[in-house]
Amino acid sequence: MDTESRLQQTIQDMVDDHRGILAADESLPTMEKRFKPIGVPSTEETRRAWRSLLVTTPGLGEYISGIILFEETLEQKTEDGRPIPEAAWAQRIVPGVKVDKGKGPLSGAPGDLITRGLDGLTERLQRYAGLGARFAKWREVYPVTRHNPTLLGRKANAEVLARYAAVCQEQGLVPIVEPEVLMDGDHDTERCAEVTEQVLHEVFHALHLHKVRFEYMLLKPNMVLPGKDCRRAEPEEVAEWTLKVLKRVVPAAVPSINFLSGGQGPEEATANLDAINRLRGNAPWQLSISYGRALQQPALHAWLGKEENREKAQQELLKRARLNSLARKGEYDPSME
Ligand code: 5MM
Repeated sequence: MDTESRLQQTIQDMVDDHRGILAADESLPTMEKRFKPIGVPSTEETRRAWRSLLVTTPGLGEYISGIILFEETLEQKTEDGRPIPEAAWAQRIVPGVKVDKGKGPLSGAPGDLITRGLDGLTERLQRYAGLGARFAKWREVYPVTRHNPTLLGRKANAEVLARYAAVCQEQGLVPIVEPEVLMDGDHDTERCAEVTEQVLHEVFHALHLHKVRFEYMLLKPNMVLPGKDCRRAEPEEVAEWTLKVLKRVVPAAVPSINFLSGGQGPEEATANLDAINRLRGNAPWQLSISYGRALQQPALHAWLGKEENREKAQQELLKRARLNSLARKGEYDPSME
């Protein structure tokens, strides 16, 4: 298949009106943080067992169309000996991989961050594709203060995201472009909206400059929310602000917007997605999820690293996936919890 047809096919397999993406691409330090509260050490084997449990959840493919894996998972196997990417696709869940190499300070822009990993990206993508990955993900992170992100921070991060996305498309992998405006801080919703609009504007400008085809990418943004130390916003408020910002800056050619949960609780993230879809009006894109914590957390706490809890954990995952699928149609109600 030529590159264009591969991109087209992947978008077709991942984008519909009722499913979302499961983010299971936590790096080693993040996985340690997730396992610590349940008393499970983060080893190659515990990470394999957890991710194999997720991917083999019976019926998951009804609600989930893509899974973002961590590099090591591409080469790991399920209990019955199948490569994890193969087990995902057996449920019609497209396997993909996180390809960024983590973040660090951005010189010349105190308080801003920049993500590493462009060196050798072409070769890595070729290797990941050989292991079954059909899409990739790269996250840039934007802390919010009175001064951040700076103009330099916004421009530098956008440039990196666009260079990554262009290489992915060249190699026939659909890029998920993830610019995350963090929830940390006491800023209000208006400030989050201002920053998110500036960030996305810069990102799409850079994507255009680097000739990224919007039809063959997915956007994974934050919702527009007040900072964690400010207050909690009602779903309708989140939905109105989020849609207002997205309509200003995201081209209609982008097939799907898949939100990250970013530290929202599982129920909060579902209620917010539901409100967004109820108020979407004539928005041109699918409005879906690419949640990590908001899909995995209840399952992780049911599992506790014990084989005998496997089924219970899978039921918890399936429940969140199903409720988010209802939220995609604006048909979720908190009483369903
Ligand atoms: C923002 O994090 C992404 C979505 O997860 P949440 O819904 O929990 O916010 C997630 O894909 C994230 O990029 C990965 O967990 C990898 O993070 P690290 O920092 O470990 O690379």
